[in-house]
Amino acid sequence: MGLLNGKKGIIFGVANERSIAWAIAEALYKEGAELAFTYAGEILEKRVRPLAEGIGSKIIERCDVTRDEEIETLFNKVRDTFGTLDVLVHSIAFANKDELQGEYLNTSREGFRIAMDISAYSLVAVTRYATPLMAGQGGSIITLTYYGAEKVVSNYNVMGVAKAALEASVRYLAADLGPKGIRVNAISPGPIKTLAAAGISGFRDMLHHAAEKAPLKRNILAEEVGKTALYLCSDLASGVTGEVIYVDGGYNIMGM
Ligand code: NAD
Ligand code: 0WE
Repeated sequence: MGLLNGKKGIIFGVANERSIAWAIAEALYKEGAELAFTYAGEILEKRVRPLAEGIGSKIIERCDVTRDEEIETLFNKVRDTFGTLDVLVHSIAFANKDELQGEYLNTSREGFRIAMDISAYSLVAVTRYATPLMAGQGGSIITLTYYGAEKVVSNYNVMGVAKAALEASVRYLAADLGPKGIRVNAISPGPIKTLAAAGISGFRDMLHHAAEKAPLKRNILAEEVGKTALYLCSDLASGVTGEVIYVDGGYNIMGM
């Protein structure tokens, strides 16, 4: 008996097999969930389609979250194919590369808008479309955040501010949707070498620093984020909403 037998979910944010979203998808699929996938554009479709087809996905759709019409088309397809929805995983973040270096002070108006739109507002947008499909039976919505939302992490800059908005959104959405039996939570992983991390100079040093400071004395694996996502999606977390759950080997608890 899988923990998610008969449950239907949608996964936003698979770019390749190293994506945190893919590790989450594998964990949910293993426990019986049927999953839909979205990709941001044509270049990523080549990566995402074979992965999704490999686990029997019937819905593999383009969805650039900056486009309301693509979100609407996607959820019409989900409604027509699945009927209802139990799980939504939001694993999307983006800021222009030049905003992730130097001083936060120099963040441009357009750079701020883009980071906020893609990394924070998109959760509100997709949640609004998912809600009618979850309202009958309840559901679980998960997003991915990072420690840079609450403490200054050099160069994370506007992404930290966008993640702070994302975490606050989790609490406001949890309050709105709790009466409908829909839970909204965030997972805050330690650094993991993914495509989004590959573009960051000095990421190797960050991995070493995180492993040294963390009580578990190692970096975490994407599969460990997958297991926490499985818990949050399942009935095991039926009383948990509005939370940020750290999967960082304990890094965030440490002072000096
Ligand atoms: P990733 O590059 O595999 O995933 C990021 C995804 O965002 C990609 O699939 C990309 O296509 C998608 N995306 C960007 N712009 C989009 C748009 N306009 N429309 C739709 N999708 C768009 O990297 P990842 O590390 O798996 O990142 C997933 C999430 O995990 C992000 O929210 C990230 O902030 C968070 N996170 C990552 C780490 C880490 O160290 N890798 C740590 C903590 C949190
Ligand atoms: O959330 C992230 C990364 C998000 C991200 C990454 C990129 C790289 C390529 C958003 N936008 C872009 N834009 C690009 O053009 N992480 C938690 C990983 C990460 O990124 C950092 C980190 C860590 C950790 C950036 C600076 C400092 C630390």
